[in-house]
Amino acid sequence: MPADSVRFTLLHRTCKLVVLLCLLHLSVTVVFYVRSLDLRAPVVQNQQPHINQTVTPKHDQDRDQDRDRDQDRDQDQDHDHVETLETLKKLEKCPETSPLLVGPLRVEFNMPVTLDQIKRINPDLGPGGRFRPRSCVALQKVAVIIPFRKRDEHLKYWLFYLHPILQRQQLDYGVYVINQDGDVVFNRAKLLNVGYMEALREYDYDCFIFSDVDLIPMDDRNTYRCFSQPRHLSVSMDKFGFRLPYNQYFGGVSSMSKEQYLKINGFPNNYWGWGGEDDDIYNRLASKGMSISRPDGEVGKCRMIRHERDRQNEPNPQRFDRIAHTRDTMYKDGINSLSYKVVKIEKFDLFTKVTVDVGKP
Ligand code: UDH
Ligand code: NGS
Repeated sequence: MPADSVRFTLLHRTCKLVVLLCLLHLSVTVVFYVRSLDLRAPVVQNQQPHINQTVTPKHDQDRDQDRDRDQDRDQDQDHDHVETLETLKKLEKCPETSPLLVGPLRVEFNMPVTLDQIKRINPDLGPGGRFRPRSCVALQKVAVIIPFRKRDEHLKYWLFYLHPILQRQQLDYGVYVINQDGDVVFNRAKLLNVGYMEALREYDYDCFIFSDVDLIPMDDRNTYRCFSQPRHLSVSMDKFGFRLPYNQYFGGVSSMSKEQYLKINGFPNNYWGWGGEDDDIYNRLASKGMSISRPDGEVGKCRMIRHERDRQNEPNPQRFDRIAHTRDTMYKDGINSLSYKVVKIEKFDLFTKVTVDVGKP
């Protein structure tokens, strides 16, 4: 074969190879582009605002704007870690009063609710019932502690009503259900102490809400956060005709900062059975010169889920004697003398359940 012809064939083959490589490069680019579109679609879908059926929409516009901001941020979430940190740094603090609040709420307990349904209407919750606002940095890190045993029906209503409220309040929060193991007599205050300890093992909370499982606020302006004085939140309950039963009443739902809680050595551990432990906590606060902060009677309205007295939570006959001596006992009995055994910690979608052996009287 002549030399020219050989050179021509070589050149022809090289050109063909170059064209093939170009085609290969193009198709790889197209495949990656199409796959990136596929991945984005469901993420955007999941961020559609959900409709909260329990709330009368009053400030829809504000809420929509906030969600739009959230969606914009979410679409950028496939950026790398450094960029996420930068975005976080740029976020402003949430306002003192959340623009998402709607005010009075209808609260009733005659419809069935399921955990799946609650999960669906709260798509932004993290494992263990954790949440923090995406559009701003929450002002407080709040652990919500619920003393618990065999009240699953009440807990469902609590989760159903409270999760949307706490999110509208723009809190960085987690829900801890402290479940007393076994069948010995119930000890509410000790469970609350356990909740304080166990929540702090997980996250640097600076505020603690102590809430009975059967109490639901009727107004989302009753913010579940801490104040410069310990706060009593369940100030006007339906069962008391929407009034305080007595001025020193501190039962139901209350909040304390870490500092306030430590100042009184936490709560008593030796109130077994019903009654008095909340009065003991009040005495502790008063003895340290603290006063009780409260929302007004309208904002502080709440409903209690009616129930019979639980087994193994009979009125404690020693309670009157104990509350007469709080000032002598509070430094020996409290967070500094707390002992318990964690039996199990379960991370559910809507809450963290800590099952604990608190011993017996
Ligand atoms: N709790 C449980 N399980 C129990 C006992 C108490 O989960 O077996 C928790 C629960 O969070 C409850 C809180 O402790 O909301 C306070 O207990 P409680 O509801 O027994 O106290 P309350 O003062 O009721 O609300 C007292 C009994 C009322 C009987 C009324 C009969 N008509
Ligand atoms: C007081 C109890 C409190 C209790 C409050 C309301 O008498 O622990 O009633 O009770 N104090 C004593 O017994 C010393 S309630 O009507 O909610 O059952 O919280």
